[in-house]
Amino acid sequence: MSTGIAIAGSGTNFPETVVSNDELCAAFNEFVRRENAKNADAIAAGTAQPLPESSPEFVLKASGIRERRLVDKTGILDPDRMCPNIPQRPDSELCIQAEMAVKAAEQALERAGRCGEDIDMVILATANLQRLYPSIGIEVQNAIGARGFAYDLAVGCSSGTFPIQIATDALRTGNASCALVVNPEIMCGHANWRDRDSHFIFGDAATALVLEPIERARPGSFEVLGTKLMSKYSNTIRNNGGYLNRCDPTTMFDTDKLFYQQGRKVFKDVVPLASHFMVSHLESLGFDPKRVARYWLHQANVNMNEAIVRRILGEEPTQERAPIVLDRYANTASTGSIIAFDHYHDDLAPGAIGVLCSFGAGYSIGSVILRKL
Ligand code: CO8
Repeated sequence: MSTGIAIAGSGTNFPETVVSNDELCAAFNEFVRRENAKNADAIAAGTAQPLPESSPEFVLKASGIRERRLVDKTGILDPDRMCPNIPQRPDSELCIQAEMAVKAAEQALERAGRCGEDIDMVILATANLQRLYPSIGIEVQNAIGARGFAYDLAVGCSSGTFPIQIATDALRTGNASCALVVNPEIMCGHANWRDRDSHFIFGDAATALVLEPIERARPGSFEVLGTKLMSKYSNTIRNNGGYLNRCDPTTMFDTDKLFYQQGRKVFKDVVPLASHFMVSHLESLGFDPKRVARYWLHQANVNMNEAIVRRILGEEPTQERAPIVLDRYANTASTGSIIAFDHYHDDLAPGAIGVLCSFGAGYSIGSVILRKL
């Protein structure tokens, strides 16, 4: 049982700017105080409710996040703005999303022992696309000097694993010979930094993977034993931002044009869905979930990941079995499971089995079962 395809190299790229929970909550609480002062009369008259403050203690306990990397913090920490400052670049320059993807790609190519010219398929997959055309994937293809073809794909946080199946299939059929999957996530642009329930959730990052047939892959690569995807419509995580927004001036700046969710409901839904999905995928390939050395899971919430691992293994999760990276990077959408893979795979012995699983809005889940070569 094998697809004959391997992940031959991985790479990451993070913005240099680190933002702690303390900094974030201080700015948020200053915004709250100013709003409440502005609305003091209505609050006193009982016609408006005061906004409640956020707290670093809540953020850590509810999510496991300690800090995040962000493309810009000046705008986010400015209580009058609460939105990142990301100046538009001229069309002649690489766009910021392509730039992050290229940096992660260069690292993945180097680790795979490949160069841009070896690549003949690029999939740029992300929860949020900076623009729709020209495709940002094609911009990356051009920047690294790749051949063949490129395109963009958007499946929320499952943009981490969906393109692995697509690339694997293309390599198996001979439609490509060496594929690059890149995931640039600039989550700060779609987060609502004025929303107490979600202002702490996201961080920015980019990841990249190089895939090719196992006979050409370096020792230490990870053979793709199987891939499995699913989707099931849900409105619990949503963002109505899009190109039609300006066509309705009465709603174009409403907060539904940014990320919003029913966090508790998502938590309850995802734990049984994701755990059952991975177990059934493993069993379909004849693997006992307890035999799996490592679970590289989507990084949204530490409590959610722990509950998923408990369900799968019937035991307490450990950093060795299911590494957590969201404490450092927060929820970086499609890149979370790939960052976990990137940071935590060197120590595995040849033959070790691992599961890479991303889950996200849609709902959508992708599972990739890997064996270290
Ligand atoms: N500071 C202080 N207190 C707060 C704050 C804050 N910032 N925010 C809320 N509170 C208070 C509330 O007012 C409430 O108070 P009370 O009990 O008095 O009413 C209390 O804290 C609890 O509030 P919540 O129930 O909203 O808080 P939770 O414990 O649920 O934590 C989370 C909120 C962390 C957002 C949590 O619900 C969560 O992580 N849910 C999972 C969803 C998720 O991870 N979303 C992230 C983006 S989507 C994504 O990455 C994909 C997820 C998986 C998709 C599924 C695919 C199958």
